[in-house]
Amino acid sequence: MGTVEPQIATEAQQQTDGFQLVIDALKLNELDTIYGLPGIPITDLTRRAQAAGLRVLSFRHEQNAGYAASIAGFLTQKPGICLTVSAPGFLNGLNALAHATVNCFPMILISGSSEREVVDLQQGDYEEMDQLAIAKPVAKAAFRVLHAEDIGVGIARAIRAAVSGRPGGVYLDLPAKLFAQSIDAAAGKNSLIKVVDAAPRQIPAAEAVKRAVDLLRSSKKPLIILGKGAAYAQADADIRALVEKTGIPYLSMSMAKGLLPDNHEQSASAARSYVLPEADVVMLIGARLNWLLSHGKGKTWGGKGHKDWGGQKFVQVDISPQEADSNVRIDAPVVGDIGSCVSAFLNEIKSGWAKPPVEWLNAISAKKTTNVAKMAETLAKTPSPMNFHSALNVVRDIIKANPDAMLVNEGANALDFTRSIVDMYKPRKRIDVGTWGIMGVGMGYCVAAAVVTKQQVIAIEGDSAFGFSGMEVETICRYNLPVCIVIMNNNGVYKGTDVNPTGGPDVAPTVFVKGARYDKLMEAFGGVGANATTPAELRKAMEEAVRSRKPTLINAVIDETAGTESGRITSLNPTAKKK
Ligand code: ADP
Ligand code: TZD
Ligand code: MG
Repeated sequence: MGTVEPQIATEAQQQTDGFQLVIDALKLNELDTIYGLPGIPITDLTRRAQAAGLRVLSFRHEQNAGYAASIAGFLTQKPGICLTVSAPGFLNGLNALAHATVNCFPMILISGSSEREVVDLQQGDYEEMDQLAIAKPVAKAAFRVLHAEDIGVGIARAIRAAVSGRPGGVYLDLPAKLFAQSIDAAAGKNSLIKVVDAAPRQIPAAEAVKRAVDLLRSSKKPLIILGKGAAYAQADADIRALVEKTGIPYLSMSMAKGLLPDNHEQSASAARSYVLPEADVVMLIGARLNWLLSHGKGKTWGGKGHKDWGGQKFVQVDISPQEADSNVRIDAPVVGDIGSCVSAFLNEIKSGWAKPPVEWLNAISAKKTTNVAKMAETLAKTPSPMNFHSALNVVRDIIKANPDAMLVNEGANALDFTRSIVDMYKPRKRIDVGTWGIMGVGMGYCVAAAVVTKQQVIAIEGDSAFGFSGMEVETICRYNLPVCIVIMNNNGVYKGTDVNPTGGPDVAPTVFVKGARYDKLMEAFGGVGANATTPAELRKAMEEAVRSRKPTLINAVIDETAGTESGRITSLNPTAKKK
């Protein structure tokens, strides 16, 4: 999109107002989509933004608009914009703002707020709340604009804070009075800022690059781990070149799947539990050593107790200089943006590079062969009712046939099995529960994925997970988005078989209505619903959805005994910890 000039008032009307300046500032910075929910004091902002040519997508709950904005940020490297009303709308959006910050996604939550004078004296205004103070702890930065002539600066600061360095969620507080403020149109136009170089490259120090490459050269069993920071960086070709030129086996974190195709011969995913404890030097690229990597220690890494370190040495490539040593010693931190770091590595190995010892590569390859064969056997089974494997075997084929489709995924078993069974072939196609393992991102992600990429979206949803954002199927129908939702319906959270030990009238806390027909929800709004009890029915319904690009919801009936408690993270469950 080219530069859009701010709207210039007519001669008769040489004034502009806060509403217009917010719109002009967003347009000037090529922020052309708003995910939000109207109401006092921002209803007219949504109307006027639409009239000014912005895409304004209205949701049924601000949390879903917020998640949409956060993932739009991940996919585009531009801050996703979420717009809400004051207090309750703001709080509904806040969860997504925190999620954006925790996941390092650039997002700006813009909320209308009530009058400062009344809020600060706590006199009980309509939807009164000190929103700025409440947003601060969960935002990367938070700003309030009180004067129309400061709107340009406010939005520029919000953009820079969201996308520079480690990206995150930014809160921008716009009190109701601001929108109605009139100022001279020429002065208003002049006050706007088109942000130059919002996310400046951060070139790594030459000695840091050399230290890292020397450590990798000394390794007999090197391993690369690609995280969602690497996916975000959009340095796809260089990352692939680095992996292929070094010949180092790699693992992809969940949202980095597809950065290199999952069927790449250097992918060690099918031998994950072998390579983590065995590797001697591990290079993390845009991945934190948090719980998702067992904090870099314990049995997963070859340590004996859960606090023991397995003896690996680490290289960590990250834009945040504070990330290194967060969990274990990082022997070679490389601070910079991933694009610049990876190209510096490529330059450093130009002078010569020996591929890893064949013993290491052969051992990984042998493990992979055994594990892939085991998995193929499980996937080939067709139990009745379906289990996660037999249903996901279909999804695996559909994604393989449609590698450009976006895959949205949440749930527990529905998440873990999909991640391990469904291969991804292209970068930034898989978006999921992220760093917090959060339920509720599903439908917001579907809307943003469809709007941003224009590709078919396929959502694989646990029945519990879907419930957090299910009402947005109306939004999906309203905007007629090419979204195919598959509910892995096992009648509850983890499984549907728990019973109330008291024999009382309430069912167990993890159990839902048996045999629910989620497909009917989609039909209520004019979308296509289907019920699938066999892999063949599921395949037919998914193929039809992809062919027609109509909003579709498939209720996939899964054996209610098939799941396990907490999916793959049973070990984090306090009961399991006690044992
Ligand atoms: P995963 O969950 O996939 O393991 P994380 O969210 O834990 O990934 O880690 C992502 C890391 O990537 C963060 O530490 C963040 O600072 C870093 N990061 C994000 N964008 C960039 C970038 N452009 N360049 C370098 N590092 C980045
Ligand atoms: N609330 C929020 C916001 N996030 C969470 N992660 C949870 C609650 C706890 N939780 C999980 O961690 S997974 C899950 C919950 C409620 C749902 C699992 O049930 P499901 O998936 O139907 O989505 P499976 O396939 O039945 O395991
Ligand atoms: Mg379930």
